[in-house]
Amino acid sequence: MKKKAFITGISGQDGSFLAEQLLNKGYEVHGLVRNETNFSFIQDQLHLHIGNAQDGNHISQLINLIKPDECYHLASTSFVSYALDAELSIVENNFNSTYHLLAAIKDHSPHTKLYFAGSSEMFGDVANAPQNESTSLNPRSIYGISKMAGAMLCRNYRKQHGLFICNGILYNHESYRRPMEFVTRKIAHTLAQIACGQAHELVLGNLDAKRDWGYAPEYVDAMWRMLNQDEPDDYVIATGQLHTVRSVVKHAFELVNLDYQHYVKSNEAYYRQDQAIPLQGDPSKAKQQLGWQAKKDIFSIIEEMVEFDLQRLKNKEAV
Ligand code: G4F
Repeated sequence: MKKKAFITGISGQDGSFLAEQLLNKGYEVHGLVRNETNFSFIQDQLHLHIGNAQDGNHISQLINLIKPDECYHLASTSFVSYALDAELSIVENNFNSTYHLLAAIKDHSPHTKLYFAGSSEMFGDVANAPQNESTSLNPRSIYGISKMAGAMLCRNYRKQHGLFICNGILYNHESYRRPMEFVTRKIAHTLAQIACGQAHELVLGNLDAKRDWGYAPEYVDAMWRMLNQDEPDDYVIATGQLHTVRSVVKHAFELVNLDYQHYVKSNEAYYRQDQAIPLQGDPSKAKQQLGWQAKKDIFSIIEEMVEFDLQRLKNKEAV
């Protein structure tokens, strides 16, 4: 019999790559979507359910109906902002949906293995780099706080109710499916516009900010590996390598034979309070226990993204 998976956030970057990988492995793939979207060429092979992850009754009905072998909780508001006072809805979205899924699994389908999408933003203001699974959580964004609360709830359900739940502590992971508000896609898309004569500058924030960037399809493979271990656990998923925004921009512009210094401006309006000590992951545990290791570096990733956006603009396709 086919294994069944249920993915919240299936239309997002990670959800769509994961759905493709699970279909290739022979799974029956169910997904929660907010409305009738046309997000993927594999859509007709999926079982899509329209609804809101915050609707506890609906989540409970779906889990009872599907009784999935594996559930990947990827739906969340994921843009990082440090405006702590303005975004209570992020905590509500990210925490409530996790609670509803956990309660539904406990009540209706305790054999279901759950993956929770944690984030390096849970580490927040760190005292040391690199960070691993034992590093204290000290989030400083509403997003990080909401993810920490979800991760803690998951750990408690794992311990108290014996459920199979894994927290993935994922660092930045990118691809041509990244939404425009994230820096790598902003770079790739605006560069493609510049190369096609549709824009003449790229305005960014802090060019010297450093990130540990990996490749989204590899990171969703790590999610699947976590749920296919004998025991549930938490894992840092990262490359372990830091690069600046500037080095990524420079590389991207060189791909189309342009000097980034002629086109890129830095505007304080886009600045964030970046960490004194950077978020840099130590993926040793994932390597040892999951046999997982990041392969594609940020320079190859940005090449793929620029090629994609150039092609898209040439074909006049929508984002
Ligand atoms: O692409 P970003 O907006 O990603 P950020 O904030 O690191 O968050 C992503 O990764 C986290 C995991 O570590 C996830 F939890 C989260 O959901 C998301 O996936 O910004 C990357 C870096 C930052 O240092 C930012 O300050 O780029 C810097 N940056 C410089 N100029 C910019 C810009 N970021 C954006 N979005 N736009 C700019 O113009």
